[in-house]
Amino acid sequence: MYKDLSITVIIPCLNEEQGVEKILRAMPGFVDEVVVVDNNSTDRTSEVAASLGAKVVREEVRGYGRAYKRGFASATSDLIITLDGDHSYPVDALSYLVEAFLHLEVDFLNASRFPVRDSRAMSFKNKFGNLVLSLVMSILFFRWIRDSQSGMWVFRRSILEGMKLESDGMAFSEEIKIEAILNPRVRFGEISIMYSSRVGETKLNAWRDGFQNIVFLLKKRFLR
Ligand SMILES: Nc1nc2c(ncn2[C@@H]2O[C@H](COP(=O)(O)OP(=O)(O)O)[C@@H](O)[C@H]2O)c(=O)[nH]1
Ligand SMILES: [Mg+2]
Repeated sequence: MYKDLSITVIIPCLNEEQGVEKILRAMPGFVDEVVVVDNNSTDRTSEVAASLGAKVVREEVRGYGRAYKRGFASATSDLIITLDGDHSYPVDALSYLVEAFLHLEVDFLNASRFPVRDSRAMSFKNKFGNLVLSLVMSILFFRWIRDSQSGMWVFRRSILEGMKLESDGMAFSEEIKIEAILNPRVRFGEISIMYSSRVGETKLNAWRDGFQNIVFLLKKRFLR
């Protein structure tokens, strides 16, 4: 509980045995529930997560969006906080994020990785790709967004009811933000966090995922 709000942290994992261990060991005590979604990993992600007290749910079909939809279905708290299983997002900033969420009086808070302060955390190619994706989204949806691809969000679980979340892949990250922005009853905010290098192998396929995310944005804007 944090100031009368119960909190679920959701972590999607595809072979993140190292990252998830570091995250779970650093999880603050006010978090009520940690859901690790094991996306058909072939390493010890599930065993490690369960041994450190997380609720492990399995999603057999691979995909970042699939994993999140499975995780949302098993969350029970007032607030949901998300982060990758790779220890690149700051687990020590959860209280800062919830404070900002309350202070800004929002329903969905996006944690922007920009400006990136640790030069090893993101390649130039990924910075450029992220910038293009965020600019395209900002223009298409008339709302400035600094980091459309951030995987760290804080939101009220109740807003999920009004959301149409269709993407099963990496485009899920922009889709949930678009759904938040488009809903007049959902107040949207964004603040910066520290982003650092991941542990373990990246699961991102930069060109393929970047291209699919652009196509997704155009479809979401013009074909809905
Ligand atoms: N790309 C991808 N990530 C997945 C999948 N299932 C779960 N994940 C997790 O989603 C997070 C995002 O992937 P990551 O490689 O960190 O991408 P990046 O943060 O954009 O570089 C990681 O915690 C992955 O383990 C999947 O099918 N594809
Ligand atoms: Mg990551």
